[in-house]
Amino acid sequence: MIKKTTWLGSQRIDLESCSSTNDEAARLARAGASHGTVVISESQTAGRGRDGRVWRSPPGGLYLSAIVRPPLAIAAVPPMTLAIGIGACDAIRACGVGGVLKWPNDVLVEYEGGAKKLAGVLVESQSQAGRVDAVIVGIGINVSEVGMGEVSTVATNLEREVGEPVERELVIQRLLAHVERWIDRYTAIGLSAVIPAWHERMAHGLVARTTIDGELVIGEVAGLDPDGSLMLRDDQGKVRRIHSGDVEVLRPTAIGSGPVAPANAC
Ligand code: BT5
Repeated sequence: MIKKTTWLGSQRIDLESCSSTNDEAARLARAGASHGTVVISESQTAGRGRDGRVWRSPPGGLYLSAIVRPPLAIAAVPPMTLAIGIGACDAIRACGVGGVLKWPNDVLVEYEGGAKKLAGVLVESQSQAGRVDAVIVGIGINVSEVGMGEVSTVATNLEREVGEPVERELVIQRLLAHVERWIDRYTAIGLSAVIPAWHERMAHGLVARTTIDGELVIGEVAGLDPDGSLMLRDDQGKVRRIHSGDVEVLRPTAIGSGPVAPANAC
């Protein structure tokens, strides 16, 4: 039994195709669409990742963007993405797949010797006169193998993981319920509620590379600090903090997150 949402999905627009659900939602938000409005598309012709990267969006996948108008200061919006990642991860676990989180909010599935990406999150905000007007929460979850093309080498999908066809609507309901729960927890309690939950779900044993102030840093992912920054432990044992940007996973040192207990299947 999936918990009904209170506000997320209160207005729902279903599309067969669009360029990007984030663009549709941004347009609707500027036109005054209400808190909780979601746009869901069967495919995207110009799906986007972060920093202008492409999000491969063949028909049959799940591409969802929500308009959230949170009572938050601008500075409190970026850490909200951690809460959204937890919600996406929990929805995927509720579908019977043992997803884990990679900072800031990718959902991966770990295999012997590696990991593949099942879902990604793209959060963009609109602000006016120093206050948050709307946050556009975009989530992509791969449902089937069809049309994945060259990203198949780095990506996985729900059907591959559960080994049977998946009911897309059920995934949508789970996603809305879990993401709403975690946005509510973040806005009510803050990062102190989110960080322990993120640690419980994080992929362990990843070695990652990033650039800090022009310096290349390679280290083992050591978790989040209290402000939500990623901590990387370099080979000298020194902990380096990453506040924003991108980390590239080089390799898993060991797949050590322990067994993930999936709940009932989709
Ligand atoms: C993300 O970017 O992971 C954010 C993806 C957000 C997609 C949603 S769908 C609904 C909404 N509308 C949009 O237009 N976007 C959002 P990033 O961390 O930058 O990862 C992008 C990288 O993931 C690419 O460079 C590829 O390597 C890989 N990739 C591309 N398509 C993928 C897919 N379908 N599954 C897994 N990996 C993919």
